Amino acid sequence: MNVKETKEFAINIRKETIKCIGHLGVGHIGGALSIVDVLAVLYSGVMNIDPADPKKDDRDMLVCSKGHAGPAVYSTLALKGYFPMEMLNTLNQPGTRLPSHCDMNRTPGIDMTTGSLGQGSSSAMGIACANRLKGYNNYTYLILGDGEIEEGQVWEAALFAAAKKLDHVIAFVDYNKCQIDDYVENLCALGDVAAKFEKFGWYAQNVEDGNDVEQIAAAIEKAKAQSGSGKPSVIVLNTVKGKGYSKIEGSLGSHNMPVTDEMVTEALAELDEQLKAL
Ligand SMILES: Cc1ncc(C[n+]2csc(CCOP(=O)(O)OP(=O)(O)O)c2C)c(N)n1
Ligand SMILES: [Mg+2]
Repeated sequence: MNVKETKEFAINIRKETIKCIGHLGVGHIGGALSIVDVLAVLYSGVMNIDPADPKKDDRDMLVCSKGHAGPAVYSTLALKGYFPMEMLNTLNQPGTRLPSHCDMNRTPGIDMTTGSLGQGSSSAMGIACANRLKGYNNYTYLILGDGEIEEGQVWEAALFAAAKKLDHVIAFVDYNKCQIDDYVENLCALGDVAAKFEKFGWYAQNVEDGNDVEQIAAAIEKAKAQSGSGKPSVIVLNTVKGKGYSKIEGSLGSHNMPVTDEMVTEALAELDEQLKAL
């Protein structure tokens, strides 16, 4: 992985995410921006994919279980050439192929429909089982929110994954400390997330800065080295909600907020400064 290019890619994903949500006027900007760096790493050569053949049968697959982060995934896919950049301006408009939440039947490059929190975890395990039955050696990547993992279904899927030795599953927890209307700690404290997955039979890692592409890439490499151990992998990413646009970073209000033209201009200027500083 070329670090500078991946950082550049992440900033460009952020720019497109903010532009398309701004074009619509409102959206889940905080949780979209917090997963941009993991998306940048996955789509910078980690995943075996072909934008010209989005349904390639033995591709690596991504389930963005926190489906409300769709705009970040769409921006990534557009920049990779899955569909024209102009399509981003149709986000959540009538007839769009880019609904606010991920939909595999509408968007090229989206591998699973998500939005009902928790369900993507079970879908990912089903995908991993199916791929193994087909004899493929591909990976299933899963992105979960920290609030999302309070859904019991996530732990049912975690139990199943370990029991079935799904060691080609690599899950990420976007630990941005915030959920819809309060901090995770206040609503239902999670404790040591990695230790909990470990007790469920997973190989677990903590990434201190979950918005650092190098730390993320190193953790994925270690997770991949576990393939064959029988253990699924989880990587807990300590992230910042709204990362990249200082006005909203770490704020609960960024969950689903109005994004004005002025905000877009301000955010893009800030991101351009970040690009220059690379
Ligand atoms: C089953 C279900 N319950 C409630 C919601 C509404 N909802 C959407 S996002 C969200 C908060 C999720 O928090 P977290 O997973 O931390 O998301 P992030 O911080 O990454 O945006 C909730 C409750 C939903 N989409 N699905
Ligand atoms: Mg969260």
